[in-house]
Formats: sequence, structure tokens, C-alpha cells
Amino acid sequence: MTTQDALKKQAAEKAVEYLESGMVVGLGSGSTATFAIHAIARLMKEGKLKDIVGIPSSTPTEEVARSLGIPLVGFEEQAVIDVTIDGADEVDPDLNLIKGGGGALLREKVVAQATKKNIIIVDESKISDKLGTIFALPVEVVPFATAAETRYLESLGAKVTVRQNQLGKAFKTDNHNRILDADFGPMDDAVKIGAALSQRAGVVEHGLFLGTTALVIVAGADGIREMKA
Ligand code: ABF
Repeated sequence: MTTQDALKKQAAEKAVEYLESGMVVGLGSGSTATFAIHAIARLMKEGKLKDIVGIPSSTPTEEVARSLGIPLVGFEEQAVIDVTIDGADEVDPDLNLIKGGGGALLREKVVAQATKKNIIIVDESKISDKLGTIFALPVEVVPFATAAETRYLESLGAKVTVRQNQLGKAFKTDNHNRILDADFGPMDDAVKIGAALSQRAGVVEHGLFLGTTALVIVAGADGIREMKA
């Protein structure tokens, strides 16, 4: 296991301490969140967590959780999620996030908005002073609008890449949309960019998660620290 993976696992193990039996748990996406899913399954097996149901934020997460025997439900069965544990691509000092590196940002944001307490788990490489320093902003767009939104994002000052999959074809999200990775560089006004994108026809969702997070658990060389909203 790499050092970074060990740190991700440490953050995940810390986060699951916030779970209680009987909870509805939002299951995040990405490698860090996957460590948390394994930790939940282990606690269930040890009898330390009972009567947990999970709502997965992506099909890969659904597959992992199902393979580990975590009971899964949808929003048809549960309207409110008690705790969600998810990863992020970048975290600023105000606990604002860039998410979507794995392409799951729409379902992740739907899960986050239904959650009473959102917990983000990261290794220290994700921490920055200003969003956009580390990671380009993922923007989910309908396929029909790919070229139009590329030009729009460029007009806002971003360098735009249409995300491709391993086969060099356009990446498709769980919702059959495209992802534009918009590199704005360090953003002086993420709120303004988020607002512009949220009202833009053709943009389904963007990876700015502003004001949605209660706690960020950061695992680093000096140990684990918690950033609270
Ligand atoms: C997910 O966590 C995505 O939003 C984000 O891209 C990812 C980070 O991936 P990893 O934990 O593998 O670094 O929620």
C-alpha cells in the first residue's frame, strides 16, 4: 500500500467512528471513500454497527457496497441521510470543495444535499488555500451542449478539456452526460463561478461543493486532524 493510500485509509477509519447503528449512510465515491465502505462492512461484520443502510453516490460505489453485503436503499425509501462519508479533490480553509474527479459529482451532490452531516475524508495532498490551485473544476454537461459549454467556460477564463475515458472516447457519467474539466487556476470568487454555472442551460452540475461540509478529516505525515465548519 502506498503512503498516500495508507493516509486515505487512516482518514476513512477515523470517519466511520462518527457512525451509529441504525443510521442511513451516504456512501461516497473514489478511492478514499472506498476505504470507508470497507471499514463500514468490517464494523458490521464485527457487530459494532447494526441496521445500517447505505445510499451509494455512484455505480462503482454501489457495486463495492453490494459485494461487501451493505444493505442499499434509494431515495424512494429514505428521504434523509444521517451521515455521508465522501472524498474530495481539493479542500480550502473554509471547507469548500472541488469534487468530481471521478465523474460522480451529480449524484454526490444529490446525496450531500440530503445529508444531515457531510464528512469529507482526504489525505493532506488535497488541502489548498484557494480552490483551483490543485484541481481543475469538473463540470457535467449534456452531450448536446458540449461545444457550447466549452466556449462558455472559456469565456469565463478557463482552459477546458473534454474528459476522455481509458479508450480515448468521451467519458460518460452515470447519467450519460459529459464532463468538461475547466481549469480556472486559483479562483478568487468560486461562489460567482458556481452561480454562473448553476444557472447556465446545458450545465447539469459542477464540482464546487460550497458550504455543504460539516467536517473534513485530513490524514497527513503528522497524523490526523479535523477541520470543522
Ligand atoms: C469523490 O472523491 C470525487 O468527488 C473525488 O473526485 C474523489 C476523490 O478521489 P480519491 O479519494 O480517489 O482521491 O468523491
